[in-house]
This record gives sequence, structure tokens and C-alpha cells, in this order.
Amino acid sequence: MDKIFIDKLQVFGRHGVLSEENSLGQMFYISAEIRLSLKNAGTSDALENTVNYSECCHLIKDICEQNTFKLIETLAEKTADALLKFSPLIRSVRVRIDKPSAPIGLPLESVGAEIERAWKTAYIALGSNMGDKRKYIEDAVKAIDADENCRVLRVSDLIVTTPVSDIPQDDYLNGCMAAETLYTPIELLDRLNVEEAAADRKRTVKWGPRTLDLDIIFYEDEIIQTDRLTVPHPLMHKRGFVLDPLMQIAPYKKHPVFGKTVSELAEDLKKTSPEINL
Ligand code: A4P
Ligand code: MG
Repeated sequence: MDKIFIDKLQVFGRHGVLSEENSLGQMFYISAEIRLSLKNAGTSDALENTVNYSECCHLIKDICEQNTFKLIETLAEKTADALLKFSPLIRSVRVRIDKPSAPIGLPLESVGAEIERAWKTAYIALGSNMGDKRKYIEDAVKAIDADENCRVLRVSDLIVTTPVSDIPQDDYLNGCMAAETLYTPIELLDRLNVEEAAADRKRTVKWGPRTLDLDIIFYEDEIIQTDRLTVPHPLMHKRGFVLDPLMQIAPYKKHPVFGKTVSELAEDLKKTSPEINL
């Protein structure tokens, strides 16, 4: 991808584990690659179609000068985070911190840290079958969109579905949303759990009725299996209440394990379970 680059911006800072580093300070060299499409800027010759590298340099300088971190990792993380939020045009960043005068007592040119961070796209299933179902879902979507680490891209219609469960319960309202996020998958799950808790979600019985259920269906093309999180969601391909709304916003999104698009998975489900209304 195209990029704006900043090479070894020199900034005085007081970052370090040793107290002398915090009191005396030293010079840091900060480099950044800011990835975005430069096509529109190149064809229009208009500054509003790109990011102003001077502003980015000042942003980097302010973060370095106005904070005292123990670790250059933290300085890199804060810098990457600020750059990613600086303009919606920016897709990803690489940040490198060089600390050539680090108190090591050995001859070296530089030590440092380099990180890469990016906006990631996640698909999240939305469900509710208690109380004011629509309000629970809409409030959660609004709260996620208001989070500075998330941007809601698309939301499907909310559809009424029959419960898939042995436990008798009310009909569901289901939907799906696509969002860009700076959260890792587990951070995103934690963030969704906060919204479920805010909706007073009680986890008493599995597949029981709930005020709000927010499940991660896809996170980029990542395949994750941990105690707390399985992505893609392990049952999504068997669930009309997920595939139906997901079809509206991402019919061509490919399942990274099955290698099939959402619309192909919906076709398969229709064949194996014709009773499901897709
Ligand atoms: N977890 C693991 N992977 C994920 C993931 N990708 N996204 C863990 C979210 N959570 C994930 O979830 C149980 C545990 O799954 C969590 O602790 C989390 O760490 P939960 O939300 O507490 O329980 P759940 O929702 O009952 O379980 P599950 O397996 O997510 O079930 P589903 O698929 O959500 O099914 N019928 C209709 N018509 N519409 C519905 O929305 N929903 C369910 C619940 C049943 N029947 C339904 C509907
Ligand atoms: Mg769930």
C-alpha cells in the first residue's frame, strides 16, 4: 500500500526505566510509515485527500515530549494509536523508536522497537429476545460506534427469528454489523461483554433467553481457538439467524476455515436444513 514516511524525527524525551533517564532525558529518533491510498491526492493535488506530514510530525513530537514512559514499547504503542486515529484515511502504521544513547555501557549504534498496527474489520452478530429487543441492540451499536477504538461500517436490518433452543423462549431479533476496530480479538470480546453487562445480560442457562448477545463471527481472516474465544464463530454456518443478516452486509466474505463465501454457506444450509427460512 502507498505510504507517507517520516524518517528519524529527532525528539527529546524522558522515557526509560532508570530514574536518571527520567530526570536527564535523551534524544529519541522516531520513524513512521503511515499507510493510506495516495491515489486521490496524487490525481487531485489536494491536501485534504492525504494526511499532512507536518501535522503528523508534530503529533509524534508532542506524544514523546509530553509523556514519561518507562518503555519505548509504550511510546511506540501510543504513537501508533494516535496516528491511526489522526485521519480516517489511515489504514495502518509502522512505528519505530530508536534510542541510540540508551544506558547500556556497550558500543552500539542504536537500540529500539518497531511495531505495526492497523484497523481490522470484524463482523459481529447481534441478538436479543427479552425486553425492548430493538433498543438493546441499537444502543449497543451506538455505544460501539462511539468507542474511539471502533467504527461501525454497516448494520443489517434487524429480523425476527424463531429461537434455536430446547428452552422455550420468546422470538429473537437478530442482525449483524461490520466494524473496524483497533482492539485485538480478545479485547473486542471484552468490549462486547461490557455492552452485554450494560444491558443487564444474565448468563444462567446456555442458549437461554437474553437481553443482548454480541458474538464475534469473523475478525479479518483470523482463525482463533482459545478457552474464551473461537473465531470464526463455530456455529455460524449452521445458523440462519446469523447467515441471513450477514448476507445483507457481507455476501462475498469468505470463511477462512471452510473457504466458502457467506452466500455459499447460506446455500449449503438451505440444502441441509430446508426448514430454515433464508
Ligand atoms: N465465545 C467463544 N467464541 C466466541 C465468539 N466468537 N464470540 C465464548 C463471542 N463469544 C465467544 O457465550 C458463551 C461463551 O462463548 C462466552 O463466555 C465467550 O467467551 P455466551 O454469549 O455467554 O453464551 P451463548 O451466546 O449462549 O453461547 P453461544 O455458543 O455464543 O451461542 P449462540 O450461537 O450465541 O447461540 N436463536 C435465535 N433465533 N437467535 C439467536 O440469536 N442465539 C442463541 C445463542 C441460541 N438460539 C438463538 C439465538
Ligand atoms: Mg454469545
